[in-house]
Amino acid sequence: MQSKSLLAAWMFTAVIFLVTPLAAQTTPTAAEAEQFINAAEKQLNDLSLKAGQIGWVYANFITFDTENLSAAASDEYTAALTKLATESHRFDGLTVPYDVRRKISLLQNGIVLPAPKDDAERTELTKIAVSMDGDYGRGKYCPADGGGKCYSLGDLEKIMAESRDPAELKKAWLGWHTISPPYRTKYARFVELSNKGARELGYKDTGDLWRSSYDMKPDEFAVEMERLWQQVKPLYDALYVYTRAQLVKKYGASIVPPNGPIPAHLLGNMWSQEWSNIYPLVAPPSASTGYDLTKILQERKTDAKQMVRYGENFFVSLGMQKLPETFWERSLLLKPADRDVICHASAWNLDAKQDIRIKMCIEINAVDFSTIHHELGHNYYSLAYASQPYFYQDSANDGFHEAIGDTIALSVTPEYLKQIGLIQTVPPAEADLALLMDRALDKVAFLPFGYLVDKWRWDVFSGKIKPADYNKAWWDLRLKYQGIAPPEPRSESDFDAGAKYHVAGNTPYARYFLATILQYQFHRALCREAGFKGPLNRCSIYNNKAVGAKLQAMLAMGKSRPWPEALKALTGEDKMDATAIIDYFAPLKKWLDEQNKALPPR
Ligand code: X8Z
Ligand code: ZN
Repeated sequence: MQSKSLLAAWMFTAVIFLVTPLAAQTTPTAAEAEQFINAAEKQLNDLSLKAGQIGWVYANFITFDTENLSAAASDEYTAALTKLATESHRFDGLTVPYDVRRKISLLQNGIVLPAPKDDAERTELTKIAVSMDGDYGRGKYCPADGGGKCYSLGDLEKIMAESRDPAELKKAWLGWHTISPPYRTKYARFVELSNKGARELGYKDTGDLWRSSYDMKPDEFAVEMERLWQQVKPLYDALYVYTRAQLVKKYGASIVPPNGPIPAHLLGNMWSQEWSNIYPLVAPPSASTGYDLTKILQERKTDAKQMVRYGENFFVSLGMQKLPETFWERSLLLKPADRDVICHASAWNLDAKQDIRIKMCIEINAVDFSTIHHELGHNYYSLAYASQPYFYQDSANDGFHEAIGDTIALSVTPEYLKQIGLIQTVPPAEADLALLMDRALDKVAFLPFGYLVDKWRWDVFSGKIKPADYNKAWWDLRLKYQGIAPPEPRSESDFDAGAKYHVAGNTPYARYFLATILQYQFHRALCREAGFKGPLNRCSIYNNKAVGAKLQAMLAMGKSRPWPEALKALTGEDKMDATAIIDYFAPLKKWLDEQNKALPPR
């Protein structure tokens, strides 16, 4: 995750408090509004850079002291942000130039963690937010019968990815889910305090505030999400039905009910959110992908730095700059052996100019090869909008930020891998089905999860889901959207939503759902621009400078215009549209529908 408001948002979370209502003051002028917003930009820019630097140290070195420093910096930044957002209401209804009005709106609705006006409550909230991030980062599973051995999330994810022993998988799954109950009560308090802040700012609750940052009414955004989900649901269902049947074959009907939900520990991923790790169990029998990128990278003894070089090389081939030397000096690419860090991959820009970095515990495999492209997408976006004013140093909407690197990764085709010398021969056309399946297991499988995380949080913030029902409501949504069930019955002494980074770290999640739709829309448009006529899965924009320039132009807009304009500049379309992902996977969908005829429906 990344971006300025995100840089501000996900690490040191924007907190807000109210000062005295200003309505009684004299009517302000447009010139005052402009002066106000310019001063606000300067102040927030300075404070967010300071908090960013401290946040970087905290994420790279989680200790008692860095946690306190980070909480203090977050508090300082968010106190200023809140004061300014509150004061800005003075200019509501006043006629001002476009940029002044837009920046004022961004100041008001770009707040991820609103806080109450009361100083003590704000500080309490800031501390909770920063500490839950650290709780997650420090999380380890130390089994009672393990002789003192502890497992990090990375260790447990490896088991989830590679083991085919249901008992071992279950143990790893249950083990990781022991890290979150300790902060369940903190989370409920956090919801209470941030809602209070949101209400003081005139929003219904924190979820309402989150949904307000899409250049449309918050309720319209919820409808938009549901519209997109309905577009892709048949594709997910087809993949689901086939996958379940293969898991029944592998594990037997006593473990995987042929007509019931898939147990969450059997999908190759801790959150059942991306399934490509179980590709060998679901591979179409008649087709092979023709190569195994993980194997190739490992056989070549590729190291973490070389993995990142591959990503950089792609962006450079589009005409973008090389990563600055400081990127290599200051990034964290490997999990340190001797200290706690937040391993969840992230991209940063520490000076809002060239000081870009990633922080990632890279493993040498195909999944991380892709994630590196994802993170570099954030970095190149931030470089592209660096010359925009502070409030516009962000993506068109948060889904755009998450989609850029993934769009590039869609161009990692066999043809491209041959061009860069990672494979010798391009597999025949029959491999397409296998390659599409492999990709669908990540992208299509992700869609319901991408949708439901914030469905849960929106309802938690609105009070529809009460603290006493956190876990039940989580699993109701997991069943309804993903069609999965926990490996054994859960209770309200668990806090399974909290075992996902973005819940503990308070990062909104709808962005990843949007990104999954958008990246195919971007890819389709860029391939069209390249004059590519074949199936979308064979198109790579590698080395195409003209297409790179078109992409760069959209990135450089930052958040200066409403997102439909940015979308239009790149794609000619002004609506988010799932037909691109549907077109991309159409051959797979056709094949799945054939296979599924004799199988129990979802
Ligand atoms: O959090 C991420 C990125 C960093 S913004 C690695 N992602 C989501 C996740 O891991 O849950 C990318 C895909 C979804
Ligand atoms: Zn991201």
